[in-house]
Amino acid sequence: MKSPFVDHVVLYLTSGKGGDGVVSWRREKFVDKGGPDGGDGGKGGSIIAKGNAQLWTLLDLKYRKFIKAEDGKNGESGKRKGKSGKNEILEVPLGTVIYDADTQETIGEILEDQQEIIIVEGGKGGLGNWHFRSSTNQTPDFAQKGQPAQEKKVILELKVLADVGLVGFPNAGKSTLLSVLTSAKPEIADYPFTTLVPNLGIVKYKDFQSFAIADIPGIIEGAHEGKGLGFQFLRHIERNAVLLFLIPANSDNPLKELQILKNELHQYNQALDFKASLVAISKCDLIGNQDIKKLKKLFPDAVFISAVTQQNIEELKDRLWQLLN
Ligand SMILES: Nc1nc2c(ncn2[C@@H]2O[C@H](COP(=O)(O)OP(=O)(O)OP(=O)(O)O)[C@@H](O)[C@H]2O)c(=O)[nH]1
Ligand SMILES: [Mg+2]
Repeated sequence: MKSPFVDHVVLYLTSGKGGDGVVSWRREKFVDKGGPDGGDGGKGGSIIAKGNAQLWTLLDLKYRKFIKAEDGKNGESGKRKGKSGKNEILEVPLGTVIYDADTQETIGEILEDQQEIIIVEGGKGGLGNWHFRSSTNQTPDFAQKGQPAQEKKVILELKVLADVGLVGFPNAGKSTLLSVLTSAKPEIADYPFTTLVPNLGIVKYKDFQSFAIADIPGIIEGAHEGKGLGFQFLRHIERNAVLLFLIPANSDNPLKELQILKNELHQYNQALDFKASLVAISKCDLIGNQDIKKLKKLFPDAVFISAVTQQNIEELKDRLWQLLN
């Protein structure tokens, strides 16, 4: 199945060229050549990224590989300015980072609704000949050309913005936990890779506080090399302030499971080792008290939860809140 989630696009952008200024003369009776009245060229269109909180993927841009903004029109006689070229607005989800594909430099990052970043600026229009009139030259017969268009190859990359990122094997109960902590309604099922696209939810905490939590597709051994749904989703984790590792209580080898998860993150980006994190043992309703005791020895700092019975869900919120603040 092909996921509709697109979090990486390469675009070839061309701004509009500036319109040329023109050489023209005022028409007057009995005068062969009136004063200069050539207008300025219009500005070329720019290509601008704009934040849209309603969008969750870069899908719309995937099919627009080559984007060109309109050129500015040339100036006209009577000092009339040429029309500016229309800007091209690329609507992107919050958390979109824009890179120059050739230099790898970051051009900017869209973090707010309606925020705008000019990616390629349209060329300035040239000045018409009337600008060049002076005491020594009353009849300048030259005008300025508009600035040329600019081309840029850019990469747009989406990183989910969430305070807490849920990290776990497929089927660990990540989506179920999200549905218990927030009003999000992700798909939940008893098979791996139910979640194909990240889900975001807001956890209400105490009276008026809240934090965002992201449920991403399950991670398996080899994810950093592209196994499973691949490392495209590890990227999202980079933007989470706190990582919540979810290990099911009925796992065959819970310690190994945590170690594999941590290793995948480490292989992907070693900086992730230093991120604040918490371990939650999920599905605790599936095992008896004896087994819980054993697990507590293995994971002394973990929170033992069950999304089904809601056991320790409040404690989990408290612990996450402490880590976030
Ligand atoms: N008994 C019990 N079952 C649970 C609990 N949490 C989740 N499950 C079950 O575990 C299965 C997987 O749950 P999901 O929430 O879809 O797991 P996931 O981690 O989101 O899985 P992927 O999206 O495939 O990565 C479902 O059948 C859930 O009903 C729990 O606390 N107790
Ligand atoms: Mg899921």
